[in-house]
Amino acid sequence: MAGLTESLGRLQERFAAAAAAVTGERELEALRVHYLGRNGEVTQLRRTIGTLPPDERREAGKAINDVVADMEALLEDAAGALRSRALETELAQSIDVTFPAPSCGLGSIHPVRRIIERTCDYFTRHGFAVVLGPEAEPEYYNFDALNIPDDHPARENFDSFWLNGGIVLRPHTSPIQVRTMQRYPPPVAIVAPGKCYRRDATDARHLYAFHQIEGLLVAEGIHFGHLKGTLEHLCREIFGPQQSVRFRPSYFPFTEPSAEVDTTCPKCGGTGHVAENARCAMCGGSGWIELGGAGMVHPNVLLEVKYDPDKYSGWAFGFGVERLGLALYEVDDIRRFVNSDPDFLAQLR
Ligand code: FA5
Repeated sequence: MAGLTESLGRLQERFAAAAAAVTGERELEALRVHYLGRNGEVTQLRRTIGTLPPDERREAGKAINDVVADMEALLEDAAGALRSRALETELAQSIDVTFPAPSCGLGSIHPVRRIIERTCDYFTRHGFAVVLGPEAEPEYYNFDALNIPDDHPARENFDSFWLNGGIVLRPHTSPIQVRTMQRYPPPVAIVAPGKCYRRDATDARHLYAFHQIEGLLVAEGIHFGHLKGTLEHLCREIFGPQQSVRFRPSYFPFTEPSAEVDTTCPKCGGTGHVAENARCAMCGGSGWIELGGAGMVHPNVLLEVKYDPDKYSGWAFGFGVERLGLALYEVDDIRRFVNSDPDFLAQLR
């Protein structure tokens, strides 16, 4: 028994020194297996109990069990110390304020918003007010007050989203003309940007939700020359000094005369060709890009808002903002403006 007690004492000392020097979990596990495993040193000592005189065996068993309990407690302490050391290392790293932060990437103003801002800026510098209107409008403002009665075929040009009770998601920003003139006596000079909705199939030139920017000037003595001059200067401001504007006869029930407004294709400079014999894909070889509709406000619209058409006259226009964007940024597909692709938007910053 004295020999066993001595062996146990030496074993316990070696174990304590080894446990204190452990630096990792694997090492700790190896230590446990070496001493307390199935073939470990303690197990081998336990096997010697059978060689002792019977009256000493009980005491020897208890002595070994006590040593095992101490060893297990030491193993538990060492594991706890390892865990706290790992946590401390982790915490020290996570509060390293000198560690370079990941870049979060700066956003930018969306190109559609930028075109609206530039256009509004041009008009406010010339004394126009910026006006907004509702996106869901009664039929009256969308059509009737704009000289498009119920049975008029022009309603078909505005393939619309109908809500309950004769309310329409506005297919154009022209209702804002009527609301403004009903609210303010002449003269009025406004520019009105906003979202529009049409039941158009989406393709490279069409969206079902897009933006228009409307302009309206009504005063005494306003004529078509004012409209041409204003839109020509607007295009030069947006696209550059080389730009010209073309008016093609057209038809809108709320303007007379009416025109489609085109501007020089910025890609080919109006030649229709990008290289010898290579047709410009942007304008289809015509040298012009369509921006929208315009014309002189129809006398019926002036009468509807109680303006005297014999005294007052005015012009109006409505341009597609994304279509302006196609030409301005030389983009091939209008859907790029709504896909939220950060790479595309970063290019237009
Ligand atoms: C109108 O909407 C008239 N209200 C414009 C107007 C205002 C004429 C004032 C006279 C006086 P139009 O349907 O042609 O006209 O549309 C005008 C422009 O909106 C188009 O030239 C195009 O640039 C843009 N647009 C129309 N539909 C879409 C669509 N589905 N997706 C993208 N842009 C569109």
